[in-house]
Amino acid sequence: MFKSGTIFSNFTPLVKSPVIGYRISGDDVLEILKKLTNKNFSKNHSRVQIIKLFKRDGSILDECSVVYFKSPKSFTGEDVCEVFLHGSPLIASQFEQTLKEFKIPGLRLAKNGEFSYRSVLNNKNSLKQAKAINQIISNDSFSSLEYNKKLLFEGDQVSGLTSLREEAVDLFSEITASIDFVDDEEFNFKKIIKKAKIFFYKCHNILQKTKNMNKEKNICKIMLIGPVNVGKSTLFNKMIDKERAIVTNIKGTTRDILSNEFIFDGRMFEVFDTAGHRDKQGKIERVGYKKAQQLSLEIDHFFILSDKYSTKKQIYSLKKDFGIKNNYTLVETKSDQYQYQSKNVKINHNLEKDSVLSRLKISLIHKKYVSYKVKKADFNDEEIDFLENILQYKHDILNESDILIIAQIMRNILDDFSYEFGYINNEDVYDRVFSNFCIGK
Ligand SMILES: Nc1nc2c(ncn2[C@@H]2O[C@H](COP(=O)(O)OP(=O)(O)OP(=O)(O)O)[C@@H](O)[C@H]2O)c(=O)[nH]1
Ligand SMILES: [Mg+2]
Repeated sequence: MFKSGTIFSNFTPLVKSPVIGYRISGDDVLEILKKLTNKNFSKNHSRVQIIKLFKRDGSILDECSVVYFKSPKSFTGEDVCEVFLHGSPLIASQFEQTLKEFKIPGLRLAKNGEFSYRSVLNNKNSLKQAKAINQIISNDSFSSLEYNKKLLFEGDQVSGLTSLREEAVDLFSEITASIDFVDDEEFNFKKIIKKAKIFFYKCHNILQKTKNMNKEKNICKIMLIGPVNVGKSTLFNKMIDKERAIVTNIKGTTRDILSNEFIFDGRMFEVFDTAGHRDKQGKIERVGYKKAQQLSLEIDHFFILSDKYSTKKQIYSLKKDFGIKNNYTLVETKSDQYQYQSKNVKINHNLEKDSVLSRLKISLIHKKYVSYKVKKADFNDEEIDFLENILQYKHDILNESDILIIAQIMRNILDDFSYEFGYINNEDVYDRVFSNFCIGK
C-alpha cells in the first residue's frame, strides 16, 4: 500500500457544518503552507494560528485555524498540517482545487487509512494501536471503548492477547528445541501436547467469556405511549435533539413506530415514539399501535403520557395493552397550559431538554434496568476474531503425531500473532530455547 508523496484528506464529513477539517502529511507540507498563506511556518509548529488562506488568483479562500506539526512530533511522524475550514462543502472543494493547482509532484488524496498506516511505518503507533483508533470510532459499547482507549494510550502490553502471545512463543520454542535436541529427556512429546491443550483451552475460555460482554451495549430501551395528541412525538424529538417525528395538532399524527438512540449523562438510551391510543383508530394507526404492543416485551421502561383530556380508563387500557407492571412513569404534558393536581411528573415543550430528562429521572431509570458498572473488557472485536482463527488450529495440532508438522502449524500461529504485534523472528524463539532450557550453557 505504501506510496511516497504528500497526502491530504478531509477528516470530517464534507457536509454543511461548523467546520470541515483537512489533514496534510508529507515532505511538502511547509511548501504547501507557504503557498496557501504566504507565511513561513517552519518555526511555528504545534500552535494554532488563525490565518488567511489564498487561492491561486490571490483571492481569499478562507480565514481559519491552521496547525503545523513538525516531524517527528506529529500523528504520522511526518510533517503534518491540519486546517479547520469554515464548514462549507464549497470552500472545501475550493481548498482541494487550490491544492491541485499547486502542481506539487506526488501531492495526492490519501487512501483510506493511509495516515494511520504511515504512523505505524514511522513507529508513532503500533499496528494494534492504529487498529484501536478504528475500534474507538466504530464501537458502541462503553466497555470496549474503555479497552480500546487503554490500548491506544498505553500500548500493546495492555492487550489480553499479550500473555497468549508469550505462551505461543514459549510453546514453539519448546517444540523447536525438542526437534533440535532429540536426545534430551527434558523434551517429551506428551508434555508438549499437554501444554498445547492448555494453550487452546485458555483461548477457548477467553472467547466464551468475552464474546457476549463486547456486544453488551448498556442501552436502556424506553417507550413513549399515551392517548393521541398528548405530546409523545414532541417529547421524542426533545429527547433526541432532532425534529424527527412529525408533530401536529391533528389526532393520530404518528402512525408507525419511530426509534432513535441518544446519550444522556454518559448513558445510552433507545427511545420509541408510538401511535397514540384512542377508541376510534384508523386502520394504519391501529397497525402502528399493534406493532408497538408487539415490541413492548423488549422495553425496559414506559412513559405513559397524558394531558387534561386523558381519562383513567385510557391509562388503564394502555397499561393492559402493553403488559406494563411496575416499569412505568406517569407523565402529564402541556403543563404550560394546564394546572394539574396530581403528584405525577409534569413537563411541557418550553422546558430545556436537560430539565425534562431530569424530571423524568432518566439516569436513575437507566441505573435500574442496565447495570451501569461498565464491565472491564480485555479484548476488542478484532482480537476476538483473531482468537477464533487461532482455535481453528486446535484440532490439527492435538491430532497430529509428527512433531515436525506440529512445529509448522505452531509457526503459522506465531505468524498470525505477528500480524497483531509485529514480526516474531527466529531470534526471539532461539533466545528462549537457550535461556529457558539451559542448552549449551
Ligand atoms: N402548549 C403545549 N402544546 C404542546 C405541548 N406538547 C405538544 N404540544 C402540542 O400538542 C399537539 C400534539 O403534539 P404531538 O407531539 O404531535 O402529540 P402526539 O402524542 O405525538 O400525537 P399523536 O401522534 O397524534 O398521537 C401539537 O400541536 C403540539 O404542538 C406542550 O408541552 N405544550
Ligand atoms: Mg405523535
